[in-house]
Amino acid sequence: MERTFIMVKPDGVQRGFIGEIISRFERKGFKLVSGKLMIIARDQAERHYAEHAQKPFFGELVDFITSGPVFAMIWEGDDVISLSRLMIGKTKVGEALPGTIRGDYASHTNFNLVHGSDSPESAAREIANIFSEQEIVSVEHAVQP
Ligand code: IDP
Repeated sequence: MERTFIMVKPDGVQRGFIGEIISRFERKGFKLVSGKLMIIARDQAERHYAEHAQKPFFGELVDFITSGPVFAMIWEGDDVISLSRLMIGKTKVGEALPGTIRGDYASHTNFNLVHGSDSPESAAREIANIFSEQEIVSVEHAVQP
């Protein structure tokens, strides 16, 4: 059983995609174990995107992700990390296939609606950067999908 960090980015929140994105993950059969609307602090954003610190677009990326509310979530399930990356679609909009969240709704790479962790190490780091242990609500559901 894995956990992953999924975040509806400011463009996704402003365009009204929180519900659609949650719905896709629910219908896939994953379990929501935490979620909150928040404005990410600059130091959290810099830690979140630390792997891009040397890239020319780093400043722009941090500015954007801190520019407005995001909806941060933790989802749980078998292979949730790789399966959620498939559901989200490729980073570059020109490569994101129809049927994926980005393929269906994003038309600019900088505004690609949603983030999903790309490995177990990233997921653990990204979750710890945004959530405390007390915020994670993981109980057995009486009804399984
Ligand atoms: P991912 O979000 O699919 O994991 P990453 O390579 O980790 O993709 O890039 C993080 C985010 O940085 C992307 O989602 C996108 O919003 C932004 N980004 C990626 N490449 C560029 C670029 O060339 N210019 C501006 N922003 C970019």
